[in-house]
Amino acid sequence: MRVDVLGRKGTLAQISKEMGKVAPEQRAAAGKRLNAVKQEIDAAFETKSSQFAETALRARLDSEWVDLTLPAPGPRPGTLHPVTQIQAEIEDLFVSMGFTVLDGPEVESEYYNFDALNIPADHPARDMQDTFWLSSGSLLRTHTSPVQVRGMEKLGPPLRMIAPGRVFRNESVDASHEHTFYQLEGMMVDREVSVAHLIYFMKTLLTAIFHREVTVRLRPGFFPFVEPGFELDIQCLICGGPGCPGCKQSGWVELLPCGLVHPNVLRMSKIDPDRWNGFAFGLGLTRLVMMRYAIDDIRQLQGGDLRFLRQF
Ligand code: 2NL
Repeated sequence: MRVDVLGRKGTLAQISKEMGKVAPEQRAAAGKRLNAVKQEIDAAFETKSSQFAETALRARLDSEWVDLTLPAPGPRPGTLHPVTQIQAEIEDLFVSMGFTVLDGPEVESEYYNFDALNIPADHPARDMQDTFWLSSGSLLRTHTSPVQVRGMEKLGPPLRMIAPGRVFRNESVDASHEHTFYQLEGMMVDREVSVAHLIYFMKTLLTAIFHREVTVRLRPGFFPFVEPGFELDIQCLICGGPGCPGCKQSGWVELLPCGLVHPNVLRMSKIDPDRWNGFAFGLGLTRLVMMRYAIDDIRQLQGGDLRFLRQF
């Protein structure tokens, strides 16, 4: 319409051309009139065009608004698995105390998993029932101790190291047994390391994990790779000692095995037990997570149910 009316060949241009035919005395008035009409039509076009623009904008604003308080669309961001979280916390603590974090293979040799740890050939752990053996004669590591044996060989004394990782046992799975779980072992080898050092490091570890002072006790415990060996218990965090269902009325909860590294183990890894000694401990990360969050079925941790995992 604009071109038809105001264009170079439009109606008004046509009329302009005919101005010559107007009598000279009327020409000025006619010209003025023509200009006025032109401006009026121009203004009308302008008004209409901004009305159209405004209607279009309003329609967009009505249809395209976003509620910023709604959750974002698409997949939700994930979180670290609770075992990964607790592992990272404990790694940070030990790194701050001068320990190296070591990693190693999950498929191991019989030597690193058993022989180098003073575990004799007739030990029940070596049975088919307890260990996943591969047809090659290798096995899935049953603990992270082989990582520490490799660590002793590689680092030499004095050393401080921890070995977190996934381990495997040939268990029939139920609410408290899994064939795959997570462990963190640690070791310090130096001059004249004593049980006092062991207790100091374990108490520091437990204070960091539970965010409070914990009371510990040591009971004798047998493990072929330590001498003496202990079971470290903590006073029940639920009842604080008198006894409750959580600690089976005993007031104590078994937490981790530990001890002074057996001289045979040091010797096999080329460390002279007359000059060096050390402590070592094993911590079940899976069990620790179950304690921390009161999880009553171990199968949830490897189950992959997102409704469970999103809680952490
Ligand atoms: C466990 C095991 C323990 C160790 C692990 C260890 C490793 C070497 C030498 C001496 Cl190379 N000891 N590790 C020591 C004491 C206990 O526990 O199955 N824990 C859940």
